[in-house]
Amino acid sequence: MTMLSNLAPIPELYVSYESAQKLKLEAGDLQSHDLTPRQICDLELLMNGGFYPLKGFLSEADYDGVVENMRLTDGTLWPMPINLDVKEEFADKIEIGQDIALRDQEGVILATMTVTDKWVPNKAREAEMVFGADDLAHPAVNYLHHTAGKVYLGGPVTGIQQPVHYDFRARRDTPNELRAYFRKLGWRRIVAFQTRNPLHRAHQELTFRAAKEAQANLLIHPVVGMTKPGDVDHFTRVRCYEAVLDKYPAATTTMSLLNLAMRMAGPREAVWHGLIRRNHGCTHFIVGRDHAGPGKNSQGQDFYGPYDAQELFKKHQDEIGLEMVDFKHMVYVQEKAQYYPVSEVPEGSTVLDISGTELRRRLREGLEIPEWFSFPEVVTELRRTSPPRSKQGFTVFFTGFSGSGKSTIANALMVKLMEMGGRPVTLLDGDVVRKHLSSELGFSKEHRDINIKRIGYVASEITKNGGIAICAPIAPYASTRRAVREMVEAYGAFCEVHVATTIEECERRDRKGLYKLAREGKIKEFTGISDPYDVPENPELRVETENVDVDNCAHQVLLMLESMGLIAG
Ligand code: PPS
Repeated sequence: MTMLSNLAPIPELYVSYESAQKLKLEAGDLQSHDLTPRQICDLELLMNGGFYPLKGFLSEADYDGVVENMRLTDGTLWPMPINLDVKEEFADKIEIGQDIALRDQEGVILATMTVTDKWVPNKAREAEMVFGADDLAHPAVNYLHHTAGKVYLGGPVTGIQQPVHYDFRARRDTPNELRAYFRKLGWRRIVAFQTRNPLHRAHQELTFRAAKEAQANLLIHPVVGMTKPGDVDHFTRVRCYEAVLDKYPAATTTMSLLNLAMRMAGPREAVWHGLIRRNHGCTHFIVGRDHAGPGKNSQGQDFYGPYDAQELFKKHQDEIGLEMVDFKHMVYVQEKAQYYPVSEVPEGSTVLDISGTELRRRLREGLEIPEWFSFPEVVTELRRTSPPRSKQGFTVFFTGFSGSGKSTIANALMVKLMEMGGRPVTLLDGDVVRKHLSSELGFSKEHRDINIKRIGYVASEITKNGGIAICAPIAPYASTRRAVREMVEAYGAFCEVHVATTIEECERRDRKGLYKLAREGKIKEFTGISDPYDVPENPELRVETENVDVDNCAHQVLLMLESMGLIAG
């Protein structure tokens, strides 16, 4: 591979506008593959030169080389498999040599690919070699086994158009756009900072210090494609980055968004990030402790050593074509009211630091985040998206037999929460849902599951938007309740309340006369009589209703919500 100067344009895979128009028309006859969100990220960087020297999705031989020893068959360093994974049914329709159309999720054609290779990869080997272990606790290994298709297709790509982005358009640059920008400003030495987290004062200090040390200008180059599950969303992060950008001396620093799908592959990922930044015209790259770390493995240990990434990068630095700049862990020294690298702290001084976990706790509980730690504009942005728990949405999910008292307690709870005010409250009572959302459904296992998942979806949307959802279906199956919990917990708290009235008591009460009909066989599949009910094993709360009045039951729920930090005490 020829090494390109950081000022020269880098080869792209796009064809001219006229050829693209022609290809679009012709592609109507081709088999189409609908790209996954991750493949769209990969394709964008393939087409715009971010993944130079790759010319398409890896062939089988290149894939083997990359997996085994981080090299393409021609010997070029490339640490990450970039594959077009597809379902078997699609692969079965494709012959070697055939052109296929690659489309985004709206059906817009972005590229064509000539399929030169088709194979079933050994995913366990890929996991071991690339990510260090075949362990599902690693997000990319989990993706490999549970999301990626079974068959890989390889072959050169012809670029037709960039994926469409509607957000932060002015902040997105191709490698050639960044190279042109650096040329225009006369920037010869550029140090890139990779990030998937909001920046605070320590980051601003360390990046600026790195740029000074390298006598370079600084590129803040955050990933906005796919990062680690659970990260702060990129919309919030970009607003935070924009606030921090103003804190650097004028004309020293710029920011550009990178539509990369990270794999969290630690050392290999650091090398990959370096190659991508070289392609974007940078000359230096900051690599930190535990760069692109995936967190703990299923044994509770780190996947990689803290400095593995720096070591691997150093080893291949010449080939990558970028100089590594050590990330210095910066801490605040109280007496000096200044940040210092941890190794240069004056003896006997008081060091202040706030970990990521502690920051999340403070945000969750609405506690102070000091000015020495972050910029007020950043804290305001983070508080807007992560309000304290007492201002977030949540779901209370009652479950129990018909006639157990779920609806009555749920109604009392709703009224009490409305009396408190602050958040909108919606009651998704069993009867109401069956009338408005599930009127076509019966009581088979399949139909009950559909019914409960609909309730879960609505509750998760309410929770996401800051409201309170109170659900009161029978929900007899533990696995379905678990699925609903997962849906809701993606956005806020889930409080399961088992209304533990016994079946004997429900039958004795028989408010609607349904138990009598069920006993007579006039209602089939009746929960507790002729259909199962999985008693919740670990609900947040279990309420007994015999000899306890409704007001008291609802109050118990309120106390539980208070102890979960969801309502102010
Ligand atoms: S489920 O299992 O969660 O989908 O049930 P749900 O939507 O809560 O509906 C339960 C109400 O439907 C009436 N009903 C039955 N319940 C259980 N089994 C059978 N076969 C059945 N047929 C009708 C019953 O009135 C339930 O109301 P509640 O409010 O629970 O008493």
